[in-house]
Amino acid sequence: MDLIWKDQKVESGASNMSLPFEINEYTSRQERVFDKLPDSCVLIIPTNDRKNRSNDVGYPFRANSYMLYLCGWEEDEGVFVAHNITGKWETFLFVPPRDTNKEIWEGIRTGVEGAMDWPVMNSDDLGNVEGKITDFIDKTEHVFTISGVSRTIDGIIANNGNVSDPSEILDLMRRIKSPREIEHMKTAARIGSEAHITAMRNAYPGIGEWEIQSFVEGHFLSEMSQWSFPSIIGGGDNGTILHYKLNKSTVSDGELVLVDAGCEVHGYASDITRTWPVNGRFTMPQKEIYEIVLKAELAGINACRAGSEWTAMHKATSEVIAAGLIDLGIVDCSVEEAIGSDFDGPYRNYFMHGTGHFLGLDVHDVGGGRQGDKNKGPVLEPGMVITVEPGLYFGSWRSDVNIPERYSGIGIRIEDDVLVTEGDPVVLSSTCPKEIDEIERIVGIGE
Ligand SMILES: [Mn+2]
Repeated sequence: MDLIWKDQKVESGASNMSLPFEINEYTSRQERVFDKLPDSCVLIIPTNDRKNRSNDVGYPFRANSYMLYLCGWEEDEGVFVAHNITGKWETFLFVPPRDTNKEIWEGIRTGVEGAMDWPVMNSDDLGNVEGKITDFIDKTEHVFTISGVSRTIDGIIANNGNVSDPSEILDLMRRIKSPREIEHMKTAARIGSEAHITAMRNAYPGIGEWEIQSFVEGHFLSEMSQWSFPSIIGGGDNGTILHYKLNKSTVSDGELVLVDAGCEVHGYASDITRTWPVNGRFTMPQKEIYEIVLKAELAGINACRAGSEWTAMHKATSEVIAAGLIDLGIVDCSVEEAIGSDFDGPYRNYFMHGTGHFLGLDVHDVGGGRQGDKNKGPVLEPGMVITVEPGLYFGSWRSDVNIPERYSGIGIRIEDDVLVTEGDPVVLSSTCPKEIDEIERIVGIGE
């Protein structure tokens, strides 16, 4: 593929954005997509629509991950378009034009001229997008777009019978991270780890889940980051609710708190879970469960190796969890029977989710199934980043399964972000403590 890029981009002077990757990283991503697309086609990648929160106030805007991946455009309106009508690929970024009246209220825009600093050959007024796209579609045989992202784009292509989804091509690319992407993910994991440590240090018996949340998310903000998903802060029984996010209870002396939180750096997520006693001392029953989960987590991480089947990590964690449940007398059968033929044996009463997921521009990133899913999933390759997050949950509120009194109200999950390499797995979130003695040393000691 032979693309010609302007040596000299127009200085916009207006933009306060800087791209998190070199221009040629974006353009080589674009070229790799183009290589997989047929002759005579147009590719349309819109960013997300804005959503209203109340009256004229919007939810904080977050650009579409495919837009970030191919073009790095973070502003709240824009469409990336490419076509090969002339036999060569040509790329466009349609953006809102400069507009003083709007800029007085909402801030300086990059504008059409400024958009030439982005990795595209042409920029144009967003007002022209419908006419231009219609023209490109008329001159080509295939349309590729991600539908359901932009109402405007969905409307423009609604009557076109030949629309395909490019996400299959993009998702396979996105699941292998480049060195620079890994750097951003390391930064996100570092900030995430620090946030968990800040919460641990500042905890005390009786603390509110919302206060722990404020320590975690306050740290994200102090690093110019933000959460990559709503933080889960579950004290005691609330830790047994997998996606608990009310965060409105206090955590009593003697209780654990499960903190599942991560942040974003240039759109790249971290996703870390730690579970610890708010008074700084594990009880014996808590320790018994914690040690099983930790051992399972380490076994899961160790299984994150190039060439391993997708299910290898879930198998590794499930075997440790099942054996632990049998040792504690919670499940009474062989490890094999406890796991079952399809990870559906009685151990699943207490470990009811998969072991992890891809991580990247989406916190549950694209590119394959989740561990524990029925489908076979991809074989692991260097450059993939995966979460490993086994857990055990003994909700005292559960009446459908046997909850031993000794462990009632205990919910524990431990989650790290792991890079698959040619050699040993690399834990990106390794600075976040998880050994029992490390945690007991840090909880409650203050700043
Ligand atoms: Mn996760």
